[in-house]
Amino acid sequence: MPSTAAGRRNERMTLQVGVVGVGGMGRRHVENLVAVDGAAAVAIFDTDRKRLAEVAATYGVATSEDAAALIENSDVEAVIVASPDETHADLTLRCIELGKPVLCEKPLAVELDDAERVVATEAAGGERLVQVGFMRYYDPGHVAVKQVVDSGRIGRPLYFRGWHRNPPAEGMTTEVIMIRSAIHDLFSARWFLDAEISEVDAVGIPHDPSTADVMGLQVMSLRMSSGAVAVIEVNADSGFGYEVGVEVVGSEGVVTTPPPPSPVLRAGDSIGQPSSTNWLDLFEPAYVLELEAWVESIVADGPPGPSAWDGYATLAAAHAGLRSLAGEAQPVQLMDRP
Ligand code: ISE
Repeated sequence: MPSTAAGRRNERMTLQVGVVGVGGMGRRHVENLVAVDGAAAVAIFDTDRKRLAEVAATYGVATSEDAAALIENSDVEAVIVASPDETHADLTLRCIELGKPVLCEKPLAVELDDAERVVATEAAGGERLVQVGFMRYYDPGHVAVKQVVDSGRIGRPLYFRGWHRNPPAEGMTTEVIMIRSAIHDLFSARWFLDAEISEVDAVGIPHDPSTADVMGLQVMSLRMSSGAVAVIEVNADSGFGYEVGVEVVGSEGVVTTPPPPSPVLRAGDSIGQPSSTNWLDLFEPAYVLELEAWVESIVADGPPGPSAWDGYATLAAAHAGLRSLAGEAQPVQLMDRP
């Protein structure tokens, strides 16, 4: 089997993918790989042995002894990293060392210097190998808004507004909400405004006075390198379900994501549309399109998706947000782009 992207391109073979971490997100990737043409899950690993065995049996995939063995397995041509956030950077670095394309779930790293190492190591190797799982980039509703912005129809983009409301989840801390949830919205601000975040001013409020150190609702105002501004609202406990939206205000108009299609419900004393309860369902089409595009970028030189730089620069803004929550507005300092 040809081990290089060029070799695979010539022979149009099925890309053999290994998946590290098969909890909620990783399991969904394994499931989606069944539906994606030109790729198949060939090995999986998870530290939770019971979960590993169950996913392996359900999808008929071999298991690996540990994450390193999976990445080093010569049958594995490309890797999806969906393990706990703290493991992302090291596993991605190992993939780069072995020249294997990697789709790393967000965040690229938890600590900024780890993300910096990923950017620098990939750049030193001279080959683009890393894609970061900012799946909204593939969401049809988001893409429609981006196309309007890029068409010039609303003139010069001046202001981005993003909202991101979650059902309650276990283990949420101020840092986790910023680095695991708000990171999507920081990415969106960069993507829609086509600029880096240069300053973050964040405020937050706890939902529950008994856990006053958890800023469950975080609001950030951003200054962008283009001069545009943005406001992001991230709510870790919406009280109703899951919702994400974006709006871009331009010098000549405004464009907003459409509400997700859902039935009109009449029940009790209300008429309305049921809300989503989780991102795996709301963004289901986006996850499949993300995988298809990732496979296409490897086997057929298709356009690459969100890069290690996107992972790094977005994480830098998240860290500035955390510092700002603890103090005052923070400039975002980026490394020189390799
Ligand atoms: C989760 O990890 C995700 O990636 C979801 O897209 C996001 O909406 C949620 O807040 C995160 O916890």
